Amino acid sequence: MPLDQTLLKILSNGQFHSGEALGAQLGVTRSAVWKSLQSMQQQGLDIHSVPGRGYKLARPFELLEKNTILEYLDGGSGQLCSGLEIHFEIGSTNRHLMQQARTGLKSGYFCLAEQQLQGRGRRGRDWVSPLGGNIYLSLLWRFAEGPASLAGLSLAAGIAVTRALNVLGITEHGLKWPNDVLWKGKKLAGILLEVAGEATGPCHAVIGIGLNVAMPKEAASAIEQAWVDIESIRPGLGRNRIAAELVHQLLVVLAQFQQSGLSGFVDEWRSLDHFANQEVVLHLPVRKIEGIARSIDEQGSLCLEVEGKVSRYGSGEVSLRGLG
Ligand code: BT5
Repeated sequence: MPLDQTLLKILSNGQFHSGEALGAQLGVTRSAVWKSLQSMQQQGLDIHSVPGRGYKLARPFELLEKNTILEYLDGGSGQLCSGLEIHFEIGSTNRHLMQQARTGLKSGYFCLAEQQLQGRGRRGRDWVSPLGGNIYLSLLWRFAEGPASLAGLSLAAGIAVTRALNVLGITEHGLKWPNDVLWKGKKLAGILLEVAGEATGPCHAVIGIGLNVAMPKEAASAIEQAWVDIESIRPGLGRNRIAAELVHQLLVVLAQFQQSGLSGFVDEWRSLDHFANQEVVLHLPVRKIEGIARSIDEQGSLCLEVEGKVSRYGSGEVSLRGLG
C-alpha cells in the first residue's frame, strides 16, 4: 500500500497524530510523513497542522473499501457484479476500463478511485477529481448489438444515479439532458459514456460517473459552473454506502436496459427533467438553436420546439436561455 494511502487510513479517524508518532507507526522518517502529507494537500485534501498536536484531517474521511461495498449489495444485484477494483490514484477510471475491456472482463465490472489525475468529461473537458472524498466510478457492460443500440444508455445511467440519491434521502434533484445530475440547478454528478466495438455488434460500454460527495474547496475553484456536493446537502453519509447504492442501482438499470433499452425509463426521465418546458439554447458544433425544451422522445433524443414545430436532436449541449 502506498505511504499516502496508509497515512490517510490512520488519519481517517479524525484525531490528531504527531509527525513523530506517525513516522514510528509507519517505519519512516518524520520528513517522509511531512512530504506525503504535503503532497496529499496539494492533491486537494484539507489537512490541519497544529504545532504541538500534529496533523488532523479537516473532516472525517472514509476510505473506499471493496468488501464493505460488496457487503452492502444484496444477493440480487450482487450476482450481477462480476468484479470491483479500487485504486488510490489513477489517470481515469473510464480510460482504465476501456483498456482493460480487451482482457475479457465481463459485464458488471467496476473500477473506483480515490482520485483521478486525468478525470475526463465529454468532448475533451476535464472532470475535477481531487483526493478528498468524492466518488469516481466506472462500469463495464457488454452488448451483443452494435453501438447504435445504446442510444439512451447515458440517460438510463442518470436514472440510476437519481434512484441512488432517493434511497440516500436526497431529493430535489433533476436531470439535465443528456447526462448531468443536478441538485437545485447545480451540478452534483456527471456521466461519461464511452463505447467501442463493431458497428453491427458486439460492443462494450464504459459508463463513468463522477459524484461530488465532499469536494475540497481549493480544488473546486477549477470548476467553472455551479456545483454542489452531497456533504452540503446531507452531511455524514458514509462514502462506502453511497458507492454501494450507486453500484446497486447501476446494476439493476443496466440489466433492464440490456433487455428492453430505454423504454422503461422514459417516463421517469421526463419526470426528472430539469429544463422541461423552459426556454433553452441548444449548442451544436456549428450553430445554436433557441427554443422550448419538450423533454425527450422514446430514443432519448432532445425534443426542441421552435416556432411551434418540434425537432429531435441526438447530441449537443443545452443551457438556459439568457445563461448560455
Ligand atoms: C461530464 O462531462 O459531466 C462527465 C463527467 C464524468 C466523470 C467520471 S469520473 C469517473 C469516470 N472517469 C473519468 O475520467 N470520467 C468519468 P461534461 O458534461 O463534459 O462536464 C464537464 C464539465 O463539468 C466541466 O467542463 C466543468 O464545467 C464541470 N465540472 C468538472 N468537474 C466537476 C465536478 N467535479 N463537479 C461538478 N462539475 C464539474
